[in-house]
Amino acid sequence: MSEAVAETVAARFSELYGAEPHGVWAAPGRVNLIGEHTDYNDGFVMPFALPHTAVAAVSRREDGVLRLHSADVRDGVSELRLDDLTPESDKNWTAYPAGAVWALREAGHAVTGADIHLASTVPSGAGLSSSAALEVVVALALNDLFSLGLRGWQLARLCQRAENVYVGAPVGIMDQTASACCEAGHALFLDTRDLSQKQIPFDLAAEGMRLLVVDTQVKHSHSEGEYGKRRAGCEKGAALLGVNALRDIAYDDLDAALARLGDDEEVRRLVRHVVTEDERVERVVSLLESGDDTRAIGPILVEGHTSLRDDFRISCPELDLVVDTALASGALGARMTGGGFGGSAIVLAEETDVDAITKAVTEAFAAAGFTTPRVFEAVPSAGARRVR
Ligand code: GAF
Repeated sequence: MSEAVAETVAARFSELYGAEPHGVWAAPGRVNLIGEHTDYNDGFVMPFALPHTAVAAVSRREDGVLRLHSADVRDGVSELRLDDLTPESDKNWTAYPAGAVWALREAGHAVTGADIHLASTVPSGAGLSSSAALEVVVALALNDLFSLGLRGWQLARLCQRAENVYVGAPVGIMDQTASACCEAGHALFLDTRDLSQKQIPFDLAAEGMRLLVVDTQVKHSHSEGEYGKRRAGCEKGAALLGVNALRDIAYDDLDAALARLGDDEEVRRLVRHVVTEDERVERVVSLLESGDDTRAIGPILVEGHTSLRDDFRISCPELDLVVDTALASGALGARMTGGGFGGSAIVLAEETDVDAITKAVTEAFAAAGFTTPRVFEAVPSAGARRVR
């Protein structure tokens, strides 16, 4: 994110609120390399931050008022009283920043009000965590302005609570932690059970490769039932197997666990995905840490997609078309990323194959009568930070 963007956001804040902001902060969206629908099963994930960010110019207030404005929607300034913030009362974009404020206050932090102007370059509804970026940028700004002393993972937990309780979407902890804690040039290996983290160097360009994001333009929303149904199915599986979370089923014990689930085919499929996906994350981490050929992660990404498509059943024709077309055009690996039911896929490719793959996917979408996808390169970028 450039200095010029911070200047523009600060200047718009001054126009709206009649004074310079006390500061400007940025928080990124993310793509997930591997580890899908494992984060609410206490499992492993491996996201990295995108260069696309939500940027917030913010000033503190002392009078219990929260004013919100976004460059990305037509609305004027929304003015809310902190004492009136009520979970699930707001179905607009304002629920994300207001939810972050609500969660901080609910946890006992003395936040007395704020003026906020936001502008985001994270595509919304594309499975790239635009909502987590909005929550995290506001939480970080207030953490600084009110000297709360919270660490990145603590802000992530509060932002997850904002989304679960205030917004009403039953998401896990991956997206908020990615936005708060990722580092440039690295993927974040995160254990969602205790939020222990390891930054894994991930510089594909140095090895002649690229990672593409293909936004299918099929919009999705986690508050719409299917995500919650998968989560409830996983929790049912854990209960039937007598464990706290599916993380507790060892990969080597998977067959025995599936046998114990008898003929509950739906739950068997969910359990199989989660347990094998955790194992895929561990394989990707050891490959990247070994310094051997990073290209070897390609087939693991494809395995992950197959599992999400056939066992977890959250892919869609557009995502499958990206994966199939990219692989047929020479990609090293490809999979859907994020919550599913639309959104984006990632494609791991040799640098020299990027143009041909992009062309093939775009043409395949046109031939299928789908909306033209948006393709861009994902470079592992910085997590949330103060920029001014
Ligand atoms: C969405 C959720 F917000 C995450 O918590 C995670 O479950 C992901 O879907 C699937 O891995 O992004």
